[in-house]
Amino acid sequence: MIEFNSKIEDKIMQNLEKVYDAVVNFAHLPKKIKVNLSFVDEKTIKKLNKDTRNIDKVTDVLTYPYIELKPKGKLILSDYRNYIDQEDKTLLIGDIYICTKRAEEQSKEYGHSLNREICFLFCHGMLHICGYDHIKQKDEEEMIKIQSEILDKLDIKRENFKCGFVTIIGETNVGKSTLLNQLIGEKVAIVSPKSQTTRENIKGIYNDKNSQIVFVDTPGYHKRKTKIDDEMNKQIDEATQDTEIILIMIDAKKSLVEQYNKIINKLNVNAKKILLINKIDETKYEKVYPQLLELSKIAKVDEILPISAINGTNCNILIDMIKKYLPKYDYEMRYYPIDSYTDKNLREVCAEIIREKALLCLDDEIPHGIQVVVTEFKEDENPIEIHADLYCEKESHKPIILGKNGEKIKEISTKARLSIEKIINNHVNLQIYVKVKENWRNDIRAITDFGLKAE
Ligand SMILES: Nc1nc2c(ncn2[C@@H]2O[C@H](COP(=O)(O)OP(=O)(O)OP(=O)(O)O)[C@@H](O)[C@H]2O)c(=O)[nH]1
Ligand SMILES: [Mg+2]
Repeated sequence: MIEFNSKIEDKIMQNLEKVYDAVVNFAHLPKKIKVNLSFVDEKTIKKLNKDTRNIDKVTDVLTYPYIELKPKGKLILSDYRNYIDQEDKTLLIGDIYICTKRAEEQSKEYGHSLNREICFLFCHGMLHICGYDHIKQKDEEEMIKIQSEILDKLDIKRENFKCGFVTIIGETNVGKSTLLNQLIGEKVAIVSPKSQTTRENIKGIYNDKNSQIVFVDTPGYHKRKTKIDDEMNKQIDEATQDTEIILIMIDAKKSLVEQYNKIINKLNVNAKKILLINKIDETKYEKVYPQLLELSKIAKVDEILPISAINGTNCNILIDMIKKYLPKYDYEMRYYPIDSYTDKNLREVCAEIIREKALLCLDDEIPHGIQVVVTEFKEDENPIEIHADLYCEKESHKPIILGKNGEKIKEISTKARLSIEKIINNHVNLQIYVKVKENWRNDIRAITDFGLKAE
């Protein structure tokens, strides 16, 4: 049984009794035992930590076992005859202290109820009394598994896990890929001042303790000139069909209403919509504010938020806003493993980085006809050996890409190598071969071979 030394809500008390019974059953403990449970403030738990563990810290839960139990060990009551309480005939096996304030904070941080957090901490303390610890990673994993199983079986679940898809759309060059990289904290999509940098949908996966947000960066809206433009526009349509939220991005330096109208007319979807006014770092508040007022009167969206994707201004607010609209799960719903941050593999990321550097180093006309394919990626070698074919669409472009005495391609290659080395944290030997695929942007077969055809 639990001896409650402090008052707590009835519902939580009942759930704690259930957790107690579940742990007693799990550890095959005899019935005639008890634990003391106290809810204390930060000052008290800090003092307990200081006095008993010489740690000057506020912690969430403290456990003091009275007998030495091993996981799966057996407790024989008669061995402790002299310690049995003569009044209720039970053996006190430990004290548990839970810091209410910490539990409240952690419940908010994890996005679940206080009830769930307190049950979790009590379960954790009970397992300590039963001899479990989490000093080694293996033991910690086992403890986490047992705790989750016990709480899930009792239906004391997380109620607030958020997960879903969020698609970023907008005209070319407004900063969609910059925002994706900023939100994920990694270089997932390439960025350049040239238009039509992004050619296909790229997923960036945001993970935290209580959510997974799958962001989809799309190619910018633009007029059709070649067959690849059809594919790029199809990619945008695809990404806006099956998504919970659409982030519509416009540029703060241009007319807001005009940009908004242009995009909203192309959208015919039910998803929630957040209108982002990007690049506010480059504009004056007085200039944007009147336009924002005007926009807020006409825009049929759920939220409007000015941001700077490059500086990260208001990006935390954006994440909270998104979470507000995402579906809620009572379990940890993740489409992708918690440690993955993109759906692209390393080869694809490297090919894109080479293309990014080509976009930066070459004058306007040529870059749009460039595609890069990584043909060799020898991870076991040191430096890592990477070979790539860089395709252009006209024979006459080749000497421009190579440059005088091969200087241009050398510049592209050095910039790409440095950037790749940062990502893979290793030295790289990068070889780029310039090839020609005549007019490939109008050749559906070549587009398919390059993996750029919309599904
Ligand atoms: N000053 C400023 N520049 C930005 C910001 N966000 C993006 N940029 C710049 O805008 C240019 C275009 O950025 P991208 O992220 O490639 O734009 P995009 O919308 O993905 O473009 P496409 O892929 O061509 O559709 C780059 O030069 C960025 O550095 C911002 O918040 N402030
Ligand atoms: Mg882009």
